[in-house]
Amino acid sequence: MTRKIEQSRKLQRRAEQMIPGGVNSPVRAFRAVGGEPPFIVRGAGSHLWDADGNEYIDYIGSWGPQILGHAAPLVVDAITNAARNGTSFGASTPAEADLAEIVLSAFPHMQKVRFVSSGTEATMSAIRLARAYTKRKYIVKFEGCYHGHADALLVKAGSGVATLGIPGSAGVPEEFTQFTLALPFNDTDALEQAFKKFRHQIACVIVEPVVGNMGCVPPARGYLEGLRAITERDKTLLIFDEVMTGFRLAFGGAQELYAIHPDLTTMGKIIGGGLPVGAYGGPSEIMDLVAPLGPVYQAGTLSGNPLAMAAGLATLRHLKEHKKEIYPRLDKLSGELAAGVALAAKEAGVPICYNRVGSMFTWFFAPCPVTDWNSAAKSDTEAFGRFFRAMLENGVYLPPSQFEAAFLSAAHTEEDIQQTIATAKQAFALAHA
Ligand code: KE4
Repeated sequence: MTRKIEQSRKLQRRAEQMIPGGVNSPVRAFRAVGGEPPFIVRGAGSHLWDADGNEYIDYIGSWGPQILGHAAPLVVDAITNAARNGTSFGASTPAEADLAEIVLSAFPHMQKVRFVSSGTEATMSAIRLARAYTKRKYIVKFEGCYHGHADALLVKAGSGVATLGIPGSAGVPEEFTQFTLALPFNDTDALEQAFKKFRHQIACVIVEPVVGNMGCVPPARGYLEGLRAITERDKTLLIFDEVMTGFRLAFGGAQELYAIHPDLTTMGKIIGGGLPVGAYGGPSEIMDLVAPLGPVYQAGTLSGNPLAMAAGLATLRHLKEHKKEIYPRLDKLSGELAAGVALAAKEAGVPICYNRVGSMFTWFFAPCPVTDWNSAAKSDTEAFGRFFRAMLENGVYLPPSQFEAAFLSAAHTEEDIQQTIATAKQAFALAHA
């Protein structure tokens, strides 16, 4: 099938005149996979339609938020009803406490939460808060983990252990990353060495408890427990960045799944039901340092926006009420899909391996297993690009990068799964043609 792309191509050309690369977030430009990005005009359930009328089974789900599927009626109605009363007041509204209440119900250790407008704002604020609470400067992140684009977090992978971060983006002075340590994920020894070298100096460790941003990479057995023990021993705050995993892996996110209690949690994506929301939360003892109660400043014009609160509330209420059906079904269907595509690859003699936790997963065109950035980086991104383009051409929309997680929604059907596996069989056969 040769997909028509004239309209999308025209829209891309127009957008490029006014927006860098024609996109408002780099990954959407398809630089990592090649080909021309379709311009989406409609989503419904597990499907998307582009400007040329092509239909796709969608496994991006807006990079995680659309766990109920696109244009879920209960979410659309909630937003519409809220909008009829006004879109933003810059004043408190009842919906903010409504959403706070259900978020706190998912994370028992959390006593207070503050809403912001993106995951980046959430992680940036949580780190500022951790530094204020501990009166320490150093922070630890892990290679291959992404926590948004705040300066201190845009560091290149450190070469070896406990090397101070070097800026990973133009425009970030090295002074802004000199207190950021970038360590290998799933490596407890590296962490121990860093804490030995910077004893009592590390404010926080921020981690994706299940990594999505190098592709899906789960924590090794005992790794999160080690993280918790080492940070506790040195009185360093442990921040679980659950922007992606929160309400995705379980209603209580990765911390419910792995039974680990971080000190602070950052959230985003699903809690906004597809509208811009981020959040950070933890015990009152820490959160009460945030203005106006305490000296840690953080603010936002659209924080707690009524429409975003309504969309998040509708989504989380539905997830909470139906969690006993939704999460097991997401797990089952995702397992079928991930294994089915991997089998298709094997039968075509294409070497891939995959990681999956619940409904987030990645097929790696790399030697198995993929357990950290070093092993993920061994992926054949050209081969992934060919696979991606063949799938897109035949109506399956995967995340346009080898180093991203794919997502299933509650709207995906058994038919979607079988169709996707059949399309993968064709794609692998093509790759070997
Ligand atoms: P935002 O600022 O994009 O809302 O959230 C940043 C962020 C923080 N923490 C984690 C674990 C995240 O995955 C993200 C953002 N995720 C990417 C996808 N890997 C967003 C997609 C994009 O950048 O376009």
